[in-house]
Amino acid sequence: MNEAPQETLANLLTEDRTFPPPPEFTRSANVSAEAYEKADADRLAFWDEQARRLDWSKDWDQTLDWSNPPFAKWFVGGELNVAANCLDRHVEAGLGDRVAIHFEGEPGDTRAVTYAELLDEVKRAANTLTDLGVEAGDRVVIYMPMIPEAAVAMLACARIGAPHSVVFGGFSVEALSSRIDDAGAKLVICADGGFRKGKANALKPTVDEAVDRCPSVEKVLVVRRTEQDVDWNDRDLWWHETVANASNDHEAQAFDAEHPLFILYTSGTTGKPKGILHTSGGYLTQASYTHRSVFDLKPENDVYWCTADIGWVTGHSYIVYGPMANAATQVMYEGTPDTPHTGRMWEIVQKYGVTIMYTAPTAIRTFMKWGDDVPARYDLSSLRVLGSVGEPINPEAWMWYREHIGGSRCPIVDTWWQTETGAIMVSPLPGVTATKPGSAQRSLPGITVDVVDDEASSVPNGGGGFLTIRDPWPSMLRTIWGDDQRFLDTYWSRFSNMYFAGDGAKRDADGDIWLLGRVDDVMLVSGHNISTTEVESALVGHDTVAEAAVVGAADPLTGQGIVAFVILRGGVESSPEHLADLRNHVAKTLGPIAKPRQVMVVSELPKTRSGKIMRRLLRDIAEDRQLGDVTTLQDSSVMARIKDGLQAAPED
Ligand code: 6R9
Repeated sequence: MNEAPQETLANLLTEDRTFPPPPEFTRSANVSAEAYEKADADRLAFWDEQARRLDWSKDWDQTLDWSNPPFAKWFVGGELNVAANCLDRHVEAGLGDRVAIHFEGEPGDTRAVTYAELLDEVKRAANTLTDLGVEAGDRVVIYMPMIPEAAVAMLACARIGAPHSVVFGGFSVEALSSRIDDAGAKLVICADGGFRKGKANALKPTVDEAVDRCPSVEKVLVVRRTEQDVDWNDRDLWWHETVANASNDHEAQAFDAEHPLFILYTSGTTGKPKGILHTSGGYLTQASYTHRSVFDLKPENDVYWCTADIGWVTGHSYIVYGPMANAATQVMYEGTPDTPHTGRMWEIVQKYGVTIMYTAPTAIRTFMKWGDDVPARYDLSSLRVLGSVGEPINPEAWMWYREHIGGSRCPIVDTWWQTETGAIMVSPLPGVTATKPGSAQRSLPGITVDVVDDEASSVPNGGGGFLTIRDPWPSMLRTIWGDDQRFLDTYWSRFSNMYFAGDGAKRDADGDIWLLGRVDDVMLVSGHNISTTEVESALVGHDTVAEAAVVGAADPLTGQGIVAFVILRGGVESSPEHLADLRNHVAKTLGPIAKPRQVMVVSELPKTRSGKIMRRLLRDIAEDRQLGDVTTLQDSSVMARIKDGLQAAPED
C-alpha cells in the first residue's frame, strides 16, 4: 500500500475562491507591496527602519548579531524603555486624552482609561514594585482576570525591567506553583477574582495555595475586583491601599535592547512547560510593526478589539505591547462570549463601534454553531478588518466570518505565529493580498518562512512538509528560561540552521502557505501522511457541521484509521444515514484515502485555555485508553461528558 513513500504530507484540499482587497482599502493602506521588495532587497535595513518607529534612548551599533546561532541579539547596544514607548511618548505627543482601553466587565460595568490615566497608574504601580524590593531582573508572576490592572501590572514590570510571567487566571495550583517556581518569582500580582459566566470566580485561594509551596515569593499584591471574601496572609497587600497611594512621579530608565521583557510558559500538549523568554527591542519592534501593518491600524480612528486572554501570547503582543506602542484605542472584555446571552460579542462591537476584530477559529466555529441570526441582530457596519489566530481556520469558517461578521466587505487576515515567534510571521497584508479562505498565505516582509521536506529542501508548489524559519527575526524567542539545551533540542535540532516550528504546512499552486496542524497530530493511513486540518475542514465544509476534530487511531488494516468527532450546527439532528453522509462527503472532497473510519457526534471538544483542540485526549478515547494529563484543559470535566455522550450516541 506504499503508493507514495517519499511524500512528506499529502495535499488533498483545493480551494479556488479568492478575494482581492477593496481598491479604496488599498489606496489608504498603511503598507503596500513595496514593503516586500524593500525587505527582500535588504532585510536588516528593513528591520532597522521599523525599529526607528520606536523611541530609543541610545542608538544601536549593530542590527543583528548572529555570530552564535541560535542565540540572536538584535539592535545590539541600543537602549530603550518598553513601557515608555507604550505610554509616555504618546502622552508627551499630546495624546493623553485618547482612550487606551474601553473596559467592559462581564456584569456590565465599564471604564474608559485614557493614555494619561494609564501612564499615571503604571507609574504608581512601578513605584510600588520598587518599594516592595523588586529590582531590574527580578521575576514577577501575574495571575489575573481580564481587567485593566492586568495590563498595568505588565507595563509596570516592563518599566522597571522586571520580567513578568503571566499565568492564565484559571490554571490550577499545580500549574501556577510550577511556573512560579521555575521562574523563581519574588512577587505575585493577582486579584481576588474575576467575573466569568455570571459568577465571581475566585483566584486568590489558588494563589494562596500555590505560594505556600514557593519559597521564592516574598509578597502578593492583590487587586480587588469581585469584592468576594478572601483569606489574608502576612505577605499580602491590597493594590488599592498601595498602588493608589504611591507617587505618580516615576522616571523610566532605559534598558539594553536584549534586556529580558517576559517569560511566557507555553501550554504545550505534553511534558514540563517551557518558559519562553522574550527580550525588549526586537520584540517591541516586530510586535508594533506587525500590529500596524497586518491590521492596518489607523490609531486616530480605529477601535481595535483582540478577544484573546492576556495570559496567552496574543494578549501580550496584540493587547498590550503592539497596540499600545502604536497608541491604539482598544476594547477589553472580561467575560465569556455567551454571558448573559450569545450576542454579547456583537453587542460590544456595536456599542464601541469596533473597526478591527482579532479572534480565534474556535470562537468563530462556536458562533457558527449558535446560528447566523445572532450577529444579524446587531449593527456590525463599523468593522473593516477581521483577524484570526490560534489554529488553522477552516475555509467554511473563514467564509462564515467574512459574510456574517464582515458583511462581505472586510479583508480577513489569518495570522500564523507562536509564543516562540513573539509576533505574527505569516499573514496576508489587508491592502495588498488577494486572500484565500483558509490560507495564511505568505511570510510578512522581513520574515523567511519555508516549507521543507525531510531533507530540508523547499517543497515545490503543490507539495506538503514542515514549516520552518530560515533567518532570525527580531521578536524570536531568545531561549527557554534556564534551559539553553532544551531550546537547542526543541527548535534547532530537527534541521540544521533552521528553526522548526512543529507545524505541518503545504504550498498551493500559487506558492501560498496553508497550515496543516501540528506534525505530532499527522495521521498515517495506508502509507499516506494525512493532516488533521484537511479532514476537519472537509467536515466543517458540510452544512450540518460547526466544528470537527479528527485523530488517527491504531488500525490493524491501514496502520491508522481516521476517527472524527463532530459538533453539529444549531438545530441539526444526527442519524446513521447522516453519519454515513459525512464520511462520504469527506471521501468526495479529499479522496477515498481520507474517508473517516468512524464519525462520532459530541456536544463539546477538549480544548486548552487558548482554544486549541487537544487531540491527544481524543486519541485516548478513540483507542479506548486511560486518559492522559488533563491539567491544561479549559474545563477538565469535558472529557467525562464526551465519554458519557458517546455511550448514548448512535453507532455509525
Ligand atoms: C499565537 C499562538 C502556536 C501554534 C502554532 C500552530 C497554531 C497559531 C495559527 C495556527 C494555523 C494559524 N497556530 N496560529 N495554525 N493557522 N493562523 O497561537 O501561539 O499558543 O504558542 O500556539 O498554534 O500550531 O504552532 P501559541
